[in-house]
Amino acid sequence: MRDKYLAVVLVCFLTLVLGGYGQAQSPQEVILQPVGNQVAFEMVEITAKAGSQLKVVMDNIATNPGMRHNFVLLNVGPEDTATIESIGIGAIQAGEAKEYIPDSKAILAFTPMADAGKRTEVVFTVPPPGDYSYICTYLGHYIQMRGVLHSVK
Ligand SMILES: [Cu+2]
Repeated sequence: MRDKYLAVVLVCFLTLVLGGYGQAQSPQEVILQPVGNQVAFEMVEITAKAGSQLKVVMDNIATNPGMRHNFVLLNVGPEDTATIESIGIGAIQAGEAKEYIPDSKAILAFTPMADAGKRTEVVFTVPPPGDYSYICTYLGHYIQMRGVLHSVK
């Protein structure tokens, strides 16, 4: 009887420990969608803990095949419009062959381009506390598709 009791306690203990361990390991997930077929992110602000693992899913719910989107995180805040523009223009020059990702140290993380109706994702370590712009780099979308990742302690 006592053994059975101990076994139950042990199972409960392991469930708690392993359950907690599993949670600590799995990254926080953010699902980013466009506003229908518009050139706009539905979510323009994300808050995450600095140093944690964050998964961003680009869930392109658009039905218009011309509406392709990605998520590109930059190491500059929203006030640095010059860098945002240079990435947006560089992406057009990089073109399809480079999936609209220019070579730049300003890019911290990005998802592959998601066609209409498709999902792509990226997992990355949230940078040190601060505000980081994210944009879509498909043909000129950076002008309207912008958001801010708030990294907090
Ligand atoms: Cu886009």
